[in-house]
Amino acid sequence: MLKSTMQQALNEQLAREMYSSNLYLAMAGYFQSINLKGFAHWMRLQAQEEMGHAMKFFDYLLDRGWTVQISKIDQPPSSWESPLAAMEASLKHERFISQNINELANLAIKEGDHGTNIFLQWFITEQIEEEANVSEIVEKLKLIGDWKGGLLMIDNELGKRTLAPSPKETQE
Ligand code: OFO
Repeated sequence: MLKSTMQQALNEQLAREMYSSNLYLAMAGYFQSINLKGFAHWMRLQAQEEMGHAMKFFDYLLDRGWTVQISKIDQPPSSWESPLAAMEASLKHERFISQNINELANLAIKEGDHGTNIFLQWFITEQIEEEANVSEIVEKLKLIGDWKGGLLMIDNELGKRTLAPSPKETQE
């Protein structure tokens, strides 16, 4: 049995980050299957980033001397009605994750766990960025509507994404 509420809550977040990675890998597969290789590339990198988030929770749990518990990860969907539907699903998911991170921070404050509160600050900043990035793509897709040329332009733009250094790396 897990020792503390915080330990358990962080393990649950570790599982959510792993789900996020799988969800975006599934989206990469969907985009590739409809020949939107730029979107697929963007989602592959997103999946990689999410696994990085999961590993931050993994390492933090170990640093605290807590138990890492890898749980069963839900199966993500494998297709969406349209590129817009997929990106809207991604935005909804990011908002859900932001809510989870905020709840974890509330718990850390309630328990007087300053170490965990500081650890979570990186994720609070990251979530603002993640929501903004996905929201921008959603808005662009809404703007172009059914215009296929616009879709290819966005695809081309997303294909240029490179892995951004994490806020932690830029601080070091
Ligand atoms: Fe998308 O930030 Fe982690 O889950």
